[in-house]
Amino acid sequence: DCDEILPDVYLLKGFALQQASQLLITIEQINAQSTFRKMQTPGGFYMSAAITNCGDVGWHTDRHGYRYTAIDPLTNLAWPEMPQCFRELAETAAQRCGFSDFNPDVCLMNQYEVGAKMGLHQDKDEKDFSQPIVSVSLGLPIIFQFGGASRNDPKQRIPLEHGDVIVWGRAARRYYHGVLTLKPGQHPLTGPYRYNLTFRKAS
Ligand code: MD3
Ligand code: FE
Repeated sequence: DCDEILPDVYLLKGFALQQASQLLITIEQINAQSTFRKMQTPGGFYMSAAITNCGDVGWHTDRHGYRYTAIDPLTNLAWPEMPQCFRELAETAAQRCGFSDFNPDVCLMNQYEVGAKMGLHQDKDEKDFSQPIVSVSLGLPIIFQFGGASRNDPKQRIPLEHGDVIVWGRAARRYYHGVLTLKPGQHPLTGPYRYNLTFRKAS
């Protein structure tokens, strides 16, 4: 079930389907502690996806730059703990794709509303690039776009649907990627939203 769609990029189609409703309940619990919020980039723009985190640290951006913090700047408390059902899903998915010792310390959570997108970027704020990243898509579908290690490399587009999991590591860890604009729709479990969970080893 681990389909290598490009070297070191694996798609586990529907891998999280069976746990999706439990994951969404858990997302709501995290949202109650550290809510989804639109963060400002160093350039002064607001990201169109709303973000929160759980785990030992959380990814954060404001006018001063991108970084991982142990404290949620909105609550001045630690980020919510990473739930066991999140950790198990990420570790199992990574294992299926040949990453046997993935040990994520953060889950970055994105909430997309209609019209939200994420421009082409690299994930490079983590210390250890030998660890993969695992991404879980929930709710409305979106078109995922990814290229290579340089911004101008040719891009592929693949639709990501509710329950899909992507694992990528090694060379692909540095690939540019993003998602196109979320189209209007209604999902039976998430209504007008798409959620994406990305599990990383940040520190
Ligand atoms: C391929 N999120 O949060 S996840 C992010 O759907 C992010 O919310 C997108 O990019 C989302 O940083 C895409 C899939 C993904 C994430 C990181 C990658 C694919 C990747 C890093 C390298 C190559
Ligand atoms: Fe990313």
